[in-house]
Amino acid sequence: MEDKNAPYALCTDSFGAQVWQATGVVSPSKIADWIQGFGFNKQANANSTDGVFRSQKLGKNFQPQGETALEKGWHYFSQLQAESGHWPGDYGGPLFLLPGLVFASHITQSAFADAEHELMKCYMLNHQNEDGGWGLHIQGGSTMFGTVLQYVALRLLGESANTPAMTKAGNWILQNGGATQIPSWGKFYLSVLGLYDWKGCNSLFPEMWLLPKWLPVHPAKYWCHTRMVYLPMAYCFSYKVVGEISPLIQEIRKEIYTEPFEKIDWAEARNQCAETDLYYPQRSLLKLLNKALNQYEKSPVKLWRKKAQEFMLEYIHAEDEQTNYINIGPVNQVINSICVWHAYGVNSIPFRKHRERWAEYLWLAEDGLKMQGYNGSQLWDTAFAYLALKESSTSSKFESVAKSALSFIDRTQVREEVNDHKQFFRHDSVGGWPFSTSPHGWPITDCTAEGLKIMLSAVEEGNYSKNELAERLKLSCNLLLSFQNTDGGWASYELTRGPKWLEWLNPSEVFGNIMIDYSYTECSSASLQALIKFNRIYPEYRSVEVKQAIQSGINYLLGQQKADGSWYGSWAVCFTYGTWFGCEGLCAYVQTEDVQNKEAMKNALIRAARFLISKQQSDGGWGESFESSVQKKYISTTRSQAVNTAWALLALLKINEHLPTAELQRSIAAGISFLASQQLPNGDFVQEHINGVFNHNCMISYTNYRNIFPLWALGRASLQQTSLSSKS
Ligand code: LAN
Repeated sequence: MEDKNAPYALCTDSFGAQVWQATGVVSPSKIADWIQGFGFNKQANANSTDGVFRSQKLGKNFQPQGETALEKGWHYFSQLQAESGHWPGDYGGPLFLLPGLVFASHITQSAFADAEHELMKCYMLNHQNEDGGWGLHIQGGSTMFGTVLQYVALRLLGESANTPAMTKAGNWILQNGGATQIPSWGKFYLSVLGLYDWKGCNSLFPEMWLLPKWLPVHPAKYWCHTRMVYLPMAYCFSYKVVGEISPLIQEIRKEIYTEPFEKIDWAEARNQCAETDLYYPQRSLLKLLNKALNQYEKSPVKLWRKKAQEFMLEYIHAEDEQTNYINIGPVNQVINSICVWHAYGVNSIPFRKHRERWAEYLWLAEDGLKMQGYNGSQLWDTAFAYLALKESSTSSKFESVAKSALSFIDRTQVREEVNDHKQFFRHDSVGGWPFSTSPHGWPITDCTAEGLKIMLSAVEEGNYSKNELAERLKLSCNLLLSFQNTDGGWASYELTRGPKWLEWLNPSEVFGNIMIDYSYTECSSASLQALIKFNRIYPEYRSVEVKQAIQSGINYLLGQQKADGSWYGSWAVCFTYGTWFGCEGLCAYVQTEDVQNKEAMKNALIRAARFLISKQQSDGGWGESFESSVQKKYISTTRSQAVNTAWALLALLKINEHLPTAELQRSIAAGISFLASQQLPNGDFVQEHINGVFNHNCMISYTNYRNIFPLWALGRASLQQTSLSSKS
């Protein structure tokens, strides 16, 4: 690490694990001054620039190099690559994650170092909105969920209730009806802390795990993230787990409610949820079910309860072991930790293994120490960076960068089937690629697809022989085929297992589309692109099935296109992202020999181009607000955004390869010059708005996107010899 005086430094290993380690050069009392020296200012931009990591990695003597915007950009970005070959980066954004971890550490009396507590406080205080509250994510308007969670976490970390910031926060809570108005996940956390009564939570019905598996409501049918979050929640609910009711907890009880704690009508509070938070209100079916289950909860059948508890603990343990205690995501990492502490104690090996993984979810940036949405986005960022570098006229100058990235991608494939995966409702894994690291191991359709595409190109380029990889890549092909839904599309981690009406049971209030794993444009496009490539290189393997899968995948994609020519993107903001995937999928297919519906394809691409051109702004770029994802309609930002511009350009450049027109080329040229204008003198790009999303309503930061996608668009343009107006 170049900066020897930094109090924290990022350490990575060959799997891609990322841990910020203390170097001990600054005392905890000075640590806040140090981080404030980075000058984060939420009013200017709620998105930090990953300034701590980047400044450390580049070092003080970094000198930009390169003739063109493309070269300069790659020279800069290549310096950020870790020794393992992956690109580390800030994956923060949601504001309900760090409080969860603070709560787990408080309940289990497993404190972080003082300096870390200070840095966490900085983060939370930095993201307070002007009105005193906090959003669901860093750019969101204030919500009860965000505000109560930060308020309580800050109090537990020693912040007094009387500072101006805390007084303002307390007022926000009381003026909006008090903490009984917090949505259901908040009610859960507060109950475990002893700041709310379990009687004020709707039943999490632990016995649902004992239901016959063929029932559509069996949790095995749910989206895996929902399944894995409601599992430990139901465990805690079944035991009514509560941490120590300390004097501090008793004080906080007095601060967050509009009436004395003892007087609260808990049955009434169950279904309260602040207007500011409500994205998916409880449907009638859920209300009905809640009534029945709350009734049952008054005297649950003892034997069933015991059996359910045994099964839940066994399942939690299986998920812990299968993921090497990383867990599928940040929420079940926290709640599983609490369960394991409850079941086995603070000194048990399982609890200690959890505790060790907490650090991998933390990230330090100039806004403070945050909890990330995953244990990182290692594979995902690296796959895109690799593809972007390969598709540029400058790739030969960065061969060692590409080689190192390729070796990371190669190493990250899942090589062995997960133990007991069928017993615990998991789809096959072997042959797949995860989003972060191989020890995490949950494979995802589109991560698998990107991994497979890259390994296939590596075969084409002679980095590996066809035989050498045949077995592994055939496994990926098998996996992708097994992931295809009957609607022709691909979901995220598993097949769509349950009916659409299960969504009526979504109890979260703040997230949309969480109950089942739906087919997605992005996942489908990526999967079929990978199968097309696979079929070209290994035409002898399962050719009939592969071709059928491609054809039905294409029909799914065509069906997802909206009347205006766009595709909605579910995992990044928003229509520019979705439309890029739509176009990329169709164009990959157009190149094959089997195109059946040429006219339909051509029309779809023309409509997509027309849509994108209609959204181009006068500055030459494209800009979409995160409200596009929330409201499901295109909402522009006043100034264009480099990342949205890059997605639009990638789509238009692809279309231009097949259906070139003067209008397209004019639009592309304007977009490219906008992109080049967004580059900083050192080769980096400006940090703009938040660009990732999940479940429509919660945003998440993909900090490396600001480099990867602009460089990819510039690279694609460089190969098409569109004149680059950006000579520096
Ligand atoms: C992710 C991150 C990656 C993302 C892509 C691979 C980009 C996408 O194409 C498919 C869906 C996926 C895997 C995805 C799903 C939802 C996740 C796991 C996340 C956005 C990261 C965090 C989020 C998770 C659900 C956060 C915890 C919140 C809950 C509602 C459980």
